Amino acid sequence: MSVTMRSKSGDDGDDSVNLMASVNRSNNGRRPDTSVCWIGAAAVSLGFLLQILILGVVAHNSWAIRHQDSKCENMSYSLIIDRDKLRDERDQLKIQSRNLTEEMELLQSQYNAMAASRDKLQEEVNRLKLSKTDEPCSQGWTSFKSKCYYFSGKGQAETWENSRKSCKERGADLVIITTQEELDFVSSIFPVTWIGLSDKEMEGRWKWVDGADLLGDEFWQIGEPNNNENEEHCAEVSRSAKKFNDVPCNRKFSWACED
Ligand SMILES: [Ca+2]
Ligand SMILES: [Ca+2]
Ligand SMILES: [Ca+2]
Repeated sequence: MSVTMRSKSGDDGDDSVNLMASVNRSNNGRRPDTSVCWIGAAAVSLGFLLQILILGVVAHNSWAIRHQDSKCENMSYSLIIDRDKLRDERDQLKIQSRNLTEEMELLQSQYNAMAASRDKLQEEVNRLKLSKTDEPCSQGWTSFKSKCYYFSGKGQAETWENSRKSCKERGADLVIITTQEELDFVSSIFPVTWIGLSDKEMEGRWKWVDGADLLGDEFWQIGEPNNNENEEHCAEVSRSAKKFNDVPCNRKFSWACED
């Protein structure tokens, strides 16, 4: 009550006294609570720790970002190298593809040229075949089924060997008969004609003048070859029989050559 009176009287008394008085009033006269101080100190410490923690987190994040950037940079560099290698490989493949295409075109061109050459040769072969077929036989020779035959002159007669010799002198040999048409044609010219068939080398083994064995026996007359008196080793055809018969080779008949 006395302090209040001093203030109001304009006294310049000590402010600390007033403060203390005020504190004393707020505490209703009790001493200040120390727990408040502890809470304040704890709050300050906690704030400080939080700041450290935040700084640590920020520093860690910065490091992580830098590390990540470094990794990205390395990966990017590696990808660039891979891309360049792939480009090189692509370019190489393009070159190889172009070379293969050129090679294929060259081969195709060569194939076409060879095919053209083959066709030309085939045409030439066909033309030669045709000209050979159409080629008339030499003078004195008779054409039959695309073959040429020479028949001995009228009244001429020789042994089998001399007849063959005559054919050979003309670049041919005694006729070899392989078809019924040829047999009919050859046997129609003379009453009897020597043909190029004999068993002179081995009895019973009938061979043509080109060395081939006689195949089948349908062209023999009935009962032939009979090798009569063991001296018939050459074959003839007669106009009447139109079949083969074996007779002695020293008989003299007309003859037929085949080229
Ligand atoms: Ca013939
Ligand atoms: Ca005989
Ligand atoms: Ca006979």
